[in-house]
Amino acid sequence: MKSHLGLTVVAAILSLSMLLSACAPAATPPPPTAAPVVQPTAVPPTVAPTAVPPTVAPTKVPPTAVPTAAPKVYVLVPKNLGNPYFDTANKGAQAAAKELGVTVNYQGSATADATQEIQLLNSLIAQKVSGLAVSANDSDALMPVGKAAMAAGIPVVSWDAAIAPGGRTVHINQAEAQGIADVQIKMALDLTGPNGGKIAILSAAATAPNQNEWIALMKKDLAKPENAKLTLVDTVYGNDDDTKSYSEAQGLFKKYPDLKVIIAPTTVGIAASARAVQDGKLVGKVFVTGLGTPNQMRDYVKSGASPEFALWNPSDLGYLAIYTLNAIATGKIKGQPGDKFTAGKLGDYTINPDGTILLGQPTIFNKDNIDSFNF
Ligand code: RAM
Repeated sequence: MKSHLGLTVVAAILSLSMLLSACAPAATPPPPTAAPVVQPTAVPPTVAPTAVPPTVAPTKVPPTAVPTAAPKVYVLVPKNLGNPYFDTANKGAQAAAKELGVTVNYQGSATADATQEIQLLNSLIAQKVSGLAVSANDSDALMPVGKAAMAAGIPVVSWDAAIAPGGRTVHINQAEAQGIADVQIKMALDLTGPNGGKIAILSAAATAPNQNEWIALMKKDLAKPENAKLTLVDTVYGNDDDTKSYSEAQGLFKKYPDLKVIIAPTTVGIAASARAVQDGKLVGKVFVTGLGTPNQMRDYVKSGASPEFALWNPSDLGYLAIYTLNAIATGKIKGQPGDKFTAGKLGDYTINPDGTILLGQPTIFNKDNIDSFNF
């Protein structure tokens, strides 16, 4: 009798808890502004389970039961997390997500490393996300995984650093590579003065496709007569890691005591190099230039460690990447050369014959204008 009563009580508790959980509100998806999410599991699946229970006769399904398209969940993948440049791109991506009514998760690996990035992309493919916008640590190494994503019906665009053409539909270019190279050599010459001198490049990862393209073009610029007084003595790699970049800069000061300019075509490398110049009491002797964010460089512009540098607006780049991805994922465009679409506040864009879209021109920052920028 006692045990019968016990069973009844247990059964009652069980059915009450089942009833309560059935009434519980569904988990709300994370807001688009969610902070960087590293765990791939945080991405909700976008595709409803296809398995139909055998007991349900398909003919009985009324037309109104046809599922509406699941809300899009895109993933913005930077080269690595913890880099203010990419965090700013994510701000623009979240603004685009809000306007478009989609979710954009921001997921990346801890270090700027192609192997880690490929692992992440494979797990996002397995989760059937609705689209990927990727800044690649290595163009060719990421090509197969981009191809696999597209074969699985997941559109892929690259932005900032390109995946090789077979592994993405469109690449969103921050500015013309030639323009980015030219502006950096021009700034180096400004800083050495007409007599020129020794310069070195402090880059990101040795595999970074964007930096490598700019470096190749800078070398061509250096071969021109107007730049004959500039002598490139070394190219070193800080891997977009602050500590490594800082010690690479110190290594350059030691190896080349008469070094005049470091060109760092990376926002991580330029800030670390300028700090090394300041800490080493080398302001006025070694100048740092390249590509940086105004907020990271403001103090160095004012101290004279880095009187001028350039960049585009990373927030606009993230914004444009999501508008492009959404236009492809929703079938508005195929992502072919000549396709046209509107990217919200940035206006109209056309895909170039080489499958790229151009954001715009880089801006030069110096003491006269730096305080009017906040990113
Ligand atoms: C770093 C990254 C990024 C590059 C900028 C300029 O943040 O390497 O890819 O575009 O610098």
